[in-house]
Amino acid sequence: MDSSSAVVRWVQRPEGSNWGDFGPDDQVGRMNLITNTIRRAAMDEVVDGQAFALSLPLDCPGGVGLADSRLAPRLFSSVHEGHHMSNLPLGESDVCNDDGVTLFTQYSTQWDSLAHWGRLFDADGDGVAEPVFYNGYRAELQVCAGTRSEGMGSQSLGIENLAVTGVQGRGVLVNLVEAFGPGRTWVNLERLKDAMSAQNVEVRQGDVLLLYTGFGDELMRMYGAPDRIALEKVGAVLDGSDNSLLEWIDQSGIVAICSDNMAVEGFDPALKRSGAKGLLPLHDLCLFRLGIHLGELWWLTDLATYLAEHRRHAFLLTAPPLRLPGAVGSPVTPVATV
Ligand code: UVW
Repeated sequence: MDSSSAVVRWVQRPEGSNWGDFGPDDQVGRMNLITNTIRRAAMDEVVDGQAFALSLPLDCPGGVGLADSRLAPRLFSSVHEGHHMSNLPLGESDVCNDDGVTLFTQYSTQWDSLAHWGRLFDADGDGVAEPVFYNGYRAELQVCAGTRSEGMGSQSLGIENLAVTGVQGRGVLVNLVEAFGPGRTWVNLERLKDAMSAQNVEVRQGDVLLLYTGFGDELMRMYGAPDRIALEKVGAVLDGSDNSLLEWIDQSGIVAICSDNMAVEGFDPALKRSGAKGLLPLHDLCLFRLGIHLGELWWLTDLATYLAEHRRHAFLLTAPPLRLPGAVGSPVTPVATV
């Protein structure tokens, strides 16, 4: 088996997956559902023309951040002929700054690519489970294959695939703070539906679902010194153990789920406690089985406030990630136009 597109990567697909439905070599999953017609209809949601930037400052949370493996961005001056380009005089009268950055792609406001989460599954039917990702892309051959070191990105399913779609369509926001308050609430389907009907939220095929949980507010209050233990008690999280919620996500036709919290769903921050469906059942459903992208740590407070005041829930969302070949996640500055 090699990585060329003529090769069949799998002979059996996971239960409840849509592998192959968007083509044998598809790498963007449900994003395919945003057709020109759907994108054009999303523009009809623009009433006032006001734009909201949905990104945290990318050095938030700050300090140690939310995971030991994800470090804060580090900016530095680039060097020109041995001189740091920091207010560097050039020619007779010019002065120039130029810089570089070391950026962990999932430290702050981000998209997860479909290369972020896979699992052991016997896709080739030989009776042995192998590490595999959305649409049967295999870890050892096509996803971050080889020894990952500097300069090596994922050969397939990288975030650049999402970038070239433009990521523009109809966004709908459910205000979970209005529904459940700012504390940690595990939201199953019944709770989500209660919140949606109280707020008249109607979800259509092709929508991006945004969940405002209040986690981002606390993160901004702690900007620079996040208290991980305290944050575990803050903000609603989806309950990935609820099968009916997973079924609804599948049936709804949504193309992505984004929230102002860490992982959209609740999980053990030490990544040790695993339920019957793995560590992160919603990641498994969305990233692995259905190709539904996840956006995390988005800044939703200003948008949620506007929408609550105007009793609205839909808007035009434009949120392309960086076109960074092979990256498994990306910072993003999403824009909601209302
Ligand atoms: C984890 O790595 C826990 O997932 P995410 O970045 O999607 O929150």
